[in-house]
Amino acid sequence: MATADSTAKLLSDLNINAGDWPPNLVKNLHLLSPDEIELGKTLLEMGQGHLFQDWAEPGVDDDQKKAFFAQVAKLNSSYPGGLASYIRTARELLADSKAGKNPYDGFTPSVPTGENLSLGDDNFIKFEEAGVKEAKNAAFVLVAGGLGERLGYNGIKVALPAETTTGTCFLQLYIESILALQEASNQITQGTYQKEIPFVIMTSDDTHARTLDLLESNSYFGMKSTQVKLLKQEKVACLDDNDARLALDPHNKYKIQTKPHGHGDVHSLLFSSGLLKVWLDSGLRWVIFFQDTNGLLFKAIPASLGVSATKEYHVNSLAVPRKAKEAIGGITKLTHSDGRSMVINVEYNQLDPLLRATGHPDGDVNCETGYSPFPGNINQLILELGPYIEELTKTGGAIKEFVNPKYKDASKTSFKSSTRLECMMQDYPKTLPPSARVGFTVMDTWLAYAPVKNNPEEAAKVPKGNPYHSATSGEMAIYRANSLILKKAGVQVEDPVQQVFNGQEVEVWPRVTWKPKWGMTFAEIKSKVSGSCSVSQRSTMALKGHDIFLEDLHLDGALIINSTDGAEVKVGGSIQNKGWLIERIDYKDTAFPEELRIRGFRIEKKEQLEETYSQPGKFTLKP
Ligand code: UGB
Repeated sequence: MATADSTAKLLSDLNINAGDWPPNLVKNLHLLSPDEIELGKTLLEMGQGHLFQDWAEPGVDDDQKKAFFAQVAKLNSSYPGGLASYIRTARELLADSKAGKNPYDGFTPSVPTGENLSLGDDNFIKFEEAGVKEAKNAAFVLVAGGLGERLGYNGIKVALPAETTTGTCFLQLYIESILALQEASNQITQGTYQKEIPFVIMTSDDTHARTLDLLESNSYFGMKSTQVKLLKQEKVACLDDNDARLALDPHNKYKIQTKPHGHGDVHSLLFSSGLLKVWLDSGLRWVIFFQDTNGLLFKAIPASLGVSATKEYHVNSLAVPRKAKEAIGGITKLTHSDGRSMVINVEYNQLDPLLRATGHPDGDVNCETGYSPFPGNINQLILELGPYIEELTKTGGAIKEFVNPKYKDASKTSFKSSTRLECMMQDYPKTLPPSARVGFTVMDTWLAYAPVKNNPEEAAKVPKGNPYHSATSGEMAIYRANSLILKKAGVQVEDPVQQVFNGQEVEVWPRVTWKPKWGMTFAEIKSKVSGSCSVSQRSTMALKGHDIFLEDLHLDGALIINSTDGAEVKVGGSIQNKGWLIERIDYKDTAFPEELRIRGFRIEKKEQLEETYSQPGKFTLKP
């Protein structure tokens, strides 16, 4: 037990006036290390004395007091500029929010111009070719720290099947796509040295262990484990009031309540990990960011990377035509009254007020095309590594933050529940100099974007004509995209039928799937299809191999081909069987696993032609 004398000596040694410190902290001072005392000082200087108000006498809860400082140390070190900087920024942003200040004050929005691509035309093919060539100079970064509250799925989202015909989960699809790009890109250069494309996954405490487990229990889906790096983001402190007083956990007075800070953390994490420098030194030129559940994403990557390389964009955001009020940000040109301008994502909840405040009384509405004039941000960003490192060296990776408190009443003096600062990865260009080359690439939604974000109930409420963004629509979009690509390549694909699953009306196309290595680009896919081929609507086709060629194939049923590298398989003739049926199930029917219930259907495998070619060689399959 400390004596009053020893505490007094400690205080005088530390140059602390006892009257300035909360008595409960002073009593416990002798428990603390010099570093902990420093952190305590910081907290007090930042007006956080309330945190110690209910601390027990020395001897009671001492372990928890140490745990408190361990948490404070972590919060301090994981935020650029430390906790003091977090609290200062929070005060400024909370004051702006209280004053109703528009973050876009002084800016006028207009529609920017970017590259519009259409699958299969000459431009698209040219960009795809350039993109595949560049791919070996890219690193991929998946932000997967989000809980996916809107979806309400119990597992991690990257473990969900992207489609249930093959059961391939999102993470497997992403890894196999990166590996296919790596192989295609290395083949073009034909050097003896095969470059490996680095893959980073940002996780959080909510997703880290389960992401690692998914990778390890599946041998990293064929990628070398050394090629994959997980970076875990930390949560940030919650705020109780406009003075940015930190909130204590309602169940533990020695713990600061925390919440996620948003996907913008990816920049500071990458910067502090040292990886960017390693990549630059090894000759990489691009960093490609993407989100957790878009099964179409890699169909858009080669061409978009080609656009970045050809146009020398420092920042290239991928976009799709956006329906007004759709929950995706709008890519907007903002011009300030002082002459500055930038091309930036305006988040979906801010676009409408911004437009209304700047002479568009109807706000976020569709124009004569039936779409919002602002392209929809799908949050796939391609950054050029050199300028990216230069910028992060200046900012430390800190991204412009925002705060979104839910006030109790119009006085805006107290919150319904604690709030926190948040940041978004697409806000990265906000600090760039006007000389930065910021562009975007627009592609058709059917080709590039079908995320799984909404639970069945919410999806069923989406206004007619707007996308559902559900597990149902995400899976059907994959079949539709693959069918449309085959159609464009010359296959007669029968028209879809409309069906309703979990209250959502969707187009059901033939269930066509292929491994990424079968075809990463349109030109490659086209080269694997010849003669007169057809696929009926009730068909299923899964091509799981590199060299599978469709020649005069007429499919009316299910066809599954597995082939190892080096096995060249020609498939043709008329294949007919009972096939695989889609059976409707209800999302409330707990007899089925959650992964299936959230789509509202399951696949009943009646009959199929399945062949496996496990040895290299030339083969023909023609029943
Ligand atoms: N994520 C993290 O890694 N960490 C976090 O703290 C939070 C999220 P949501 P939302 O194109 O689809 C984004 O929740 O609100 C990861 C864009 O901001 O799905 O729908 C998470 O795991 C918006 O501009 O984001 O909005 C996931 O992979 C719009 O373009 C990703 O971040 C929209 O996505 C996105 O998280 C879209």
